[in-house]
Amino acid sequence: MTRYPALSPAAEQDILLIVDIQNDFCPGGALPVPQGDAVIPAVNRLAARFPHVGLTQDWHPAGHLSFATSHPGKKPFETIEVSYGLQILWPDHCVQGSFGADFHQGLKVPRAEFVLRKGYDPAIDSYSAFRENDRQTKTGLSSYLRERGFARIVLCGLATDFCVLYSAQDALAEGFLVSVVVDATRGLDVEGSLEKALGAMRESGVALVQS
Ligand code: VGL
Ligand code: ZN
Repeated sequence: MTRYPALSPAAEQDILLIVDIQNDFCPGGALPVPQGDAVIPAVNRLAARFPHVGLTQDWHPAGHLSFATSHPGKKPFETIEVSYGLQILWPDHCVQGSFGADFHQGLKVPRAEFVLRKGYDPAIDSYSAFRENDRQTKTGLSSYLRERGFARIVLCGLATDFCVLYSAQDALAEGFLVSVVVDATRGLDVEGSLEKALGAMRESGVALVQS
């Protein structure tokens, strides 16, 4: 496995953002990330080290536009054209209030200060915790984090090549320093998307580190 520099000690202006560690993204779930649950021990240890921690939760209404079942004749992992461009279609996942949308029971983050839910607009997907897939609609998270005075966002969780990638790039665009703890992430790897994501993050100025 590739080695990355060690994560620097957590400072008061750092926040750990734990992305989408939900049952549907873990083995046995509707959209399992291979070894998705393997990140949980590392994420729990990270959460204990940080003064401030937040969680994100993928949170779709039934019949969401990103679900293949919402498009007769289409299958999961096919791409379609929607109003805001290309959209990969997924199996139904993280439906609001379902077991699949719950955080994995192994996740132990008692000090989490907020849960940012995303993907609730029936007609817009949202990989990023900051901006929906139309690339226009803001979730409000950057204003919130800025108002609280954070300078660096440290990301971990699922999936490296979708929600972690989009969140990292948007956090940079919003002017935050961004680190991704690679050993505390796993990817879906749809047609080589994992390596591409790591390369894109490195190039855009995300610090890839290990816990
Ligand atoms: C995600 C695909 C669809 C993720 C969420 O959390 O990376 N990926 N919805
Ligand atoms: Zn989703």
